[in-house]
Amino acid sequence: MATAQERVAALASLEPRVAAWVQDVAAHTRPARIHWCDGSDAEYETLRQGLVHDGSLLPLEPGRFPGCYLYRSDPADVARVEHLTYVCTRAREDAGPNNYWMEPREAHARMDALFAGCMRGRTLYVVPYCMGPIDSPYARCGVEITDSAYVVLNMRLMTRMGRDALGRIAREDTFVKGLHSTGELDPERRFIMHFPEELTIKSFGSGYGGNALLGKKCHALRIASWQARSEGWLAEHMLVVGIENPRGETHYVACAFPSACGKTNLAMLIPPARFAGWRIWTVGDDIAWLHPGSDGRLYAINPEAGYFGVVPGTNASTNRVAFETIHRDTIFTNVALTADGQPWWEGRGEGTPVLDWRGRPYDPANGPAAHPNARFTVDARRNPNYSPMADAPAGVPLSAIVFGGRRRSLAPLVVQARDWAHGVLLGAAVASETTAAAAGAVGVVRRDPMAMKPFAGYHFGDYWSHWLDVGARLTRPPAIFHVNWFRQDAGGRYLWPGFGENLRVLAWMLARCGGASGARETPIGWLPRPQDLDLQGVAVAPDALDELLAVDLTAWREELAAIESYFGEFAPRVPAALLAELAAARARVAAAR
Ligand code: OXD
Ligand code: MN
Repeated sequence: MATAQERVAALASLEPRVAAWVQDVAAHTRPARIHWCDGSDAEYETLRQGLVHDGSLLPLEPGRFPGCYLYRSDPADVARVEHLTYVCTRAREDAGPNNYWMEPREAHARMDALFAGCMRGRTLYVVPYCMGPIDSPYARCGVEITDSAYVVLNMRLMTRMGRDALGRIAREDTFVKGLHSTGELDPERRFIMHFPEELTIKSFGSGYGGNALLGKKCHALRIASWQARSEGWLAEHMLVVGIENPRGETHYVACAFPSACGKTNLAMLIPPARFAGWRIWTVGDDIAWLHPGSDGRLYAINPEAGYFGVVPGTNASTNRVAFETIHRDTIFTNVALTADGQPWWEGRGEGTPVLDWRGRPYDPANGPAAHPNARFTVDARRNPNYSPMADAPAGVPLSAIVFGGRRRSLAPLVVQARDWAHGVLLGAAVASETTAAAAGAVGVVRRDPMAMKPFAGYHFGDYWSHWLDVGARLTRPPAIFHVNWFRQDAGGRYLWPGFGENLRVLAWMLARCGGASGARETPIGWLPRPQDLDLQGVAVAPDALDELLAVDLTAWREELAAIESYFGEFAPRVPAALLAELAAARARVAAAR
């Protein structure tokens, strides 16, 4: 049997480029030891036990939550930090007004100063990972160096991590280099820097998911979107779901919604009773890489291998699949605890919290028991509805793309774009209320084009051009829709029940793709008439339905003017074709009475 040292040597010799970089980083950060991750169960178990031993992971009640643990993060490190997240391109304009920018040499100097000696006394973990099925031509690899064992455990659940990924890296020309340290978790000494031209990420001072699991937002969205642009594909903030009808046909749909707006719930939707015989297959719940296929269709892979989902609100009726999935082998971050050591969160539906997410005796005066952005991390293969196509190297062909936002008013329940270019306009104009997934005010409406505001690694004007270019290469493009599950009445009550009932809207979309359902043409696109939706068995009042499917022309006139001024922020890079789409929409609304 090989010793640990021999195993390390064997891994390091697989890829001398990685080994040389690890040596450079170690010389700078001065760790006490270096651990090359092989991705094995034994390694996962050892790291987990180590964290339990030092008190960072708390085993949860093993009868109801076998293999589950609680991790409490620093109270000042609970969400993504967009104001500390930078895209460092040589030319400032390439990062665009949608990103914070720093000149690359200055950014490296700042980060290198933070990293100097920061791993003293700590272990440096080398985490080779593959984003996407290990044998997919569309997958891309990276290596994260981190000093956090919690990050390693999460990367093991969220990516294809370890020996196989390193083997693939050894066969390829490039890999993404991600350097991470939790530092002192000081918000004043925290930065997440991206160098897309160098395929490099440097993240310091945070252990939170989106800031620290570098395969996720940093690699699979910001760096990948940059790569995708030069290589002719798209890296998107989208769930991908297979919807199987009672005839056994499965159609795939990709949906881009901002963070904490229900992507995981939709990806794991439970059909309502009326839809007996329908099945939902999860391909992915957060990120999709989209490639034009040789048949003129658009194909999607999920670069991730696990779910990092929002816990509060998850219960047997909102998301039974997630609820059951997270009852074993799950890492919970920042949930509350019951007296018998079960995890507790607002909306769990049973139990009583005794300790809040910070470990204090629960007192409602301190706010919610679980942090609103409390998360679960779990291997996707634990999901009973994990799609048999989720590991297909070529991905799944998309029938529809759906954009959406969380808006109390204006945006109807669903609208179908007239064509691809109009769909790009609908996507570019997405607006949504902010959520607890990012630090800052919650509930403020902001533009979030394609749900990529925090994640596009380059100028939005160039990004919209790229969307139009990709569409031009598709002879059988997916139909594009915009949805809003979050419309409210004057009293703040939701007009649409959401969750499983959203299948009624998805079924209408798929029937539209096959030319089998009706719609009315409006100046903002095609909307279902009430009779076009299967509403049997759903509790929606007729006047609520009228409101959900109404187009308020006066409000839309203002909205389109606001979109025009928003696009103005990206001049002169906004593609003429997108401005023409907007002008045409404004003309249609102006002409309508
Ligand atoms: C996420 C996010 O964690 O979007 O997926 O913030
Ligand atoms: Mn997300």
